[in-house]
Amino acid sequence: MPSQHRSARGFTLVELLIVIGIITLLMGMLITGIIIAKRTAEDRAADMQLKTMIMNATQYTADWNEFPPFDPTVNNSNRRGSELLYEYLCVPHPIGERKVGGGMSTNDTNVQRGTGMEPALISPLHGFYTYGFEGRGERRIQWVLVDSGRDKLLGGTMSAEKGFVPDNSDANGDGKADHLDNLIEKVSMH
Ligand SMILES: [Ca+2]
Repeated sequence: MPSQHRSARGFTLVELLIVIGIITLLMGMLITGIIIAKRTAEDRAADMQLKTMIMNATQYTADWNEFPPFDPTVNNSNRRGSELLYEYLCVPHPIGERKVGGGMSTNDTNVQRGTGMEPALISPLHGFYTYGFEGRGERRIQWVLVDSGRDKLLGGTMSAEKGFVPDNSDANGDGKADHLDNLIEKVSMH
C-alpha cells in the first residue's frame, strides 16, 4: 500500500510539472505575442509619422520656396536634426500677416523636451531623426528624411550629392549594419 501511495504522489508531481511546463509555454507565447504586437504598432506609427513629416516638409518648401538649412551635425546621436525638424515642421512662423509652417501636430510622445534643450521631434521608435538633401552642386533636388530605426543608430552619413550614404558600421554589435533598420523617405521639390 505505501508503494501505491508513493506512485500516486509521483504521478501527481509529474502532472504538476507538465501543467507548469504548459503554463510557462503559454505565458512565453503570450509575452512574445504582446512584444510583437507592440513592435508592429510602433513600426506602423513610425511609418505614419515619417509620412506626416513628408507632407509638412512639402508644405514647408511650398510656403518658403526653399529647403531649410542643411543639418550640419549628422552623426549617430543626431539630436540636432530632430530639433531643426521640430522647428521647421511643428512651429508656425509669421510671414507678414500670415503664419506658415507648423502644420505638424505634436504631443507628449513625439516631442522630447529637457531643461536647457531645444524641443526635438522624436520617432515612435524612440530615436532621433536626421535629414539632408540630395542634389547636384548647389541645386537641391529633394529632402531625405531618415528615422534611425529601432537600434537608434544611423549607420551612415548624409551627403549633399547623394543623400543618405550607408556604411557598414555595427555599433551595437548585433552583427547587422546599423543602417538596416533605418526608415528613409524622400521628398521632391517642385
Ligand atoms: Ca538604424
